[in-house]
Amino acid sequence: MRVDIVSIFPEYFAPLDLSLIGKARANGTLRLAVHDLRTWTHDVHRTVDDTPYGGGPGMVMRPEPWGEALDALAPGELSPDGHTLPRLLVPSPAGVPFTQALAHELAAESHLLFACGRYEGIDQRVLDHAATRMPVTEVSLGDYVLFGGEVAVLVILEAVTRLLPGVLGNAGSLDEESHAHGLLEAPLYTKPASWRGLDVPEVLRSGDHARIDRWRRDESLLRTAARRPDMVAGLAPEALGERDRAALDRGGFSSPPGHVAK
Ligand code: JAH
Repeated sequence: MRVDIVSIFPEYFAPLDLSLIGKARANGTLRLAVHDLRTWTHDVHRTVDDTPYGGGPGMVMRPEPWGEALDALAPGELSPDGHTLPRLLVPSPAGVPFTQALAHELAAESHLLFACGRYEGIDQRVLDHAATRMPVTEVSLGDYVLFGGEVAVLVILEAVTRLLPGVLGNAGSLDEESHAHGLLEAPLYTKPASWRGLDVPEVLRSGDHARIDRWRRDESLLRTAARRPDMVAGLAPEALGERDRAALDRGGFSSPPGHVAK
């Protein structure tokens, strides 16, 4: 996968040389380039921002440097140097929610182009113009405001990179993850069996795999109901069996409407 990032703070992306993302880059799975937006300014002050039309607080990123950056990184024609039409991603608190499903979708793309806004954001015409040439998605990581899109890009890239073929050595760790099944994961334990007076739940040491599976399922359900009632409400009615509903009931949670037992 090819990834280009445009930012006025390219130094933010130094951590991408490290760990598993660094490894994916070293072995060619991930071809990543970080670009300074000011490369595409022409005035002595290398200006990227200006005051908002219509008034209001803060500054807005001017369209010209962004237009030139996108022209350079997403040329309309297929060029011999392997340029492909990228999908443009713009982190913004006004974007669509970033989810594990979107991470899977992005992992299937051959070229991602991230535009990191700063200040109050980027002039809307940049996105409107780009959308005439390539798919554009504004993405939100959650309902809070950062100084800019850089940290959001680090998060998105990490979630996407670990889904690329060959990046996760342990194949088993992909399909049991939180959010792949619509429920949060059950708690995890390792040795020692007793630590500071706290014991690992007996069931996990029983060797009874049916009992362990049921216990984990119950813990997942109770955790999800307590922490993420929105996820429980969003489950398909057939996702919850009779034992699931009984576990929620014992925990004092009402289960969402489902098939009425006959
Ligand atoms: C803030 C440009 N949902 C996380 C998130 C993503 C991006 C931004 N804030 C929060 C942001 C200022 C300018 C992007």
